[in-house]
Amino acid sequence: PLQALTFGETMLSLQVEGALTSGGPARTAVAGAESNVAVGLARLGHQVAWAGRVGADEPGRMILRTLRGEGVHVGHATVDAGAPTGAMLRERRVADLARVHYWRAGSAASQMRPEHLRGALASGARLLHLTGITCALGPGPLDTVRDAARHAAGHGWTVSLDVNHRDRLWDAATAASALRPLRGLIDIVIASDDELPLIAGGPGTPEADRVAELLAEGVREVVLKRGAQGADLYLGADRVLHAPAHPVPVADTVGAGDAFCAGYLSGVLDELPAEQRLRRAVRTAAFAVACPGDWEGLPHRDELPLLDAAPGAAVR
Ligand code: KDG
Repeated sequence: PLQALTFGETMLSLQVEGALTSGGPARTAVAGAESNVAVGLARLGHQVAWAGRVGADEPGRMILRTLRGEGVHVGHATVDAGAPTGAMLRERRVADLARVHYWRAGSAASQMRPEHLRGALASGARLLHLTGITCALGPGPLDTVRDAARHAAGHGWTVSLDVNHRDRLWDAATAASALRPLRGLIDIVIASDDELPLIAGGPGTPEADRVAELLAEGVREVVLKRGAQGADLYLGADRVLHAPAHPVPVADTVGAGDAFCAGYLSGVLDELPAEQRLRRAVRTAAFAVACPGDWEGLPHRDELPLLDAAPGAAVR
């Protein structure tokens, strides 16, 4: 049986090193925050479905093929005959700065409506994972998120939301007004510390008060990502757990947040104690940071201990 369900926009991603040049090399990849989480969960041994919408085109087929190859269930993904698969360009413009351009307006995923997810919801799961990115794609995707959250909460599933703000898609005020009404349906809020103000509090509200506001609305766990400083998990006003980040050589930070979510949610599905959920999250994120690609470096379950090997060691 399925353990987790997620959906959103997964795109054809073209990745270039340095400036874009005519005739220069580009790497083709599959990119989408929710499918990154799905791949992470699948590699950690969970039964997970991604039920997004792609176009009836070659990028759409590549996405479904890739996810299927990673063991993600795509039987409830839908194909839009009249809209293309979204695309993005990721340039490593200067050494450690990634710049992103999107072609997602009018994409198949932006046409997603609640009825496209009905089959996936009906097949059941224990966990629904949502992100703010899907909410930003348009009114249909936002309705789909709301409808899915209501269904999942009503059926006793755990609902997680990664705020995942993308200011190329919408501004902070619009994001706040779309995300805040979802709070009563969400069990686990995951955000980077600078995203927390989108979902709770006003200008100048201290972090602990923002968290308290979420907990008062029924959110059970607030997980804050602090990059190289690790992460904190709030379970109540005065129950805060911290996990330091694993010091790894940084190859590519894109996708680290999704990897973190996959590790954390894997811990939720395995019913690990809070401390261990958080530790699995920072460990999974470290793999993503240490490897190039948005998700390609995500660990299989038996690889999790690799980070304990001495730096530079050969594991034979
Ligand atoms: O978190 C990594 C994602 O940002 C990337 O894979 C693409 O979903 C994506 C986005 O919206 O930028």
